[in-house]
Amino acid sequence: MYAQMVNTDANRVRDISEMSEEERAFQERIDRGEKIEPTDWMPEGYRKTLIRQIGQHAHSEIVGQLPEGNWITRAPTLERKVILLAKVQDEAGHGLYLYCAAETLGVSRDELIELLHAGKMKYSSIFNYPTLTWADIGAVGWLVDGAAIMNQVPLQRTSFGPYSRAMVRICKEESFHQRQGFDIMMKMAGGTPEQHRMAQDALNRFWYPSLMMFGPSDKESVHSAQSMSWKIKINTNDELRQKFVDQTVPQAEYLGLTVPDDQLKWNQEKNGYDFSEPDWSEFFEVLKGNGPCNKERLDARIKAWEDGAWVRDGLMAHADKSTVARTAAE
Ligand code: FAQ
Repeated sequence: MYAQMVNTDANRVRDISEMSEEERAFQERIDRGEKIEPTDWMPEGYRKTLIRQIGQHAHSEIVGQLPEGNWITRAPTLERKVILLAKVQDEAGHGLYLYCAAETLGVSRDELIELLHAGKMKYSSIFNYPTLTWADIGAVGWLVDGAAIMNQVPLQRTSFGPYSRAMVRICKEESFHQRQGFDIMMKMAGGTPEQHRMAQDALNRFWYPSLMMFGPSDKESVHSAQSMSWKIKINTNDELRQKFVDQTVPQAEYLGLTVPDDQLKWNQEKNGYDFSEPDWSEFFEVLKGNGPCNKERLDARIKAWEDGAWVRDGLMAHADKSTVARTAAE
């Protein structure tokens, strides 16, 4: 229904007996924990799945600059402004490493951006929610970067070399991002009653969208089984969501804030929290383009791309001239 590029049937996990000799040898390399490099042979499905996942991940980092960028001019102090600027710049860097990793698979950054702008490639659902107050910037760092790290730390062990190496650096920076968000939340939650109320309101609005970042429940996840057998993904969506809840609830308690879930309860037996699922119909609506900010986000990206055309054209013209001059000199 909502899957793109790789259809469900083609994505069925095949038994080793159904594989060609090349595919079997490839799967054995994955099972031994070897990294796959761009010039190695790989099944077409592996390549396509990686382009989809890395491409979506890159788009998320780039589109993800918008909700926080919205607050750079309104940060409450010079120090907060400088920190936020650095954080938003880091996200741009993450997008660039990831586009480079995708390009090693034979797709260009321009092609990926074209697909994004045509609505044919996704970015994370979370960035279709608005940042209404300064406390939201705290909640984004604490919860959104917190969820991103939960997902990305295991991806450092993903089977594709360039993706796994990009993740190592990205995770280091995300961990700083998460702490700066928590630091904002500490100030707000421990501030005046009005600031505390803003912090609680930000948690109320960002809690369920953050849980959605991990993707649909395992029974609805189209790609998990195949991606896990190729070690493109290391954990299921539900495993990571559970770990995120278990890590985040004590942090909310420390802040003196209440997680907006009546069903939230420690379960001794499973050694984790029981919690309410997000509203999955809302998630699928956001994926279809009907979230609160989908149109605004895509319009902003398309405008930035069009406004930057002269810079790209200038750089290409300079590169062409340099090549001609070098060739003439040789
Ligand atoms: N939003 O079968 P699955 C960040 C789609 S980085 C939108 O479970 P899969 C840093 C999925 O693509 C955040 N779409 O899919 C930051 C598929 O549709 P398709 C991004 C989603 O790939 C912080 C369909 O649903 N992180 O935040 C979402 O096995 C602050 C079926 O789902 C990554 O991309 C969603 N939340 O698992 C930046 C990490 N969930 O493609 C700025 C790498 C699912 O067939 C500020 N990615 N879908 O049309 C992954 O780990 C995986 O791709 C998942 C989804 C876990 C996201």
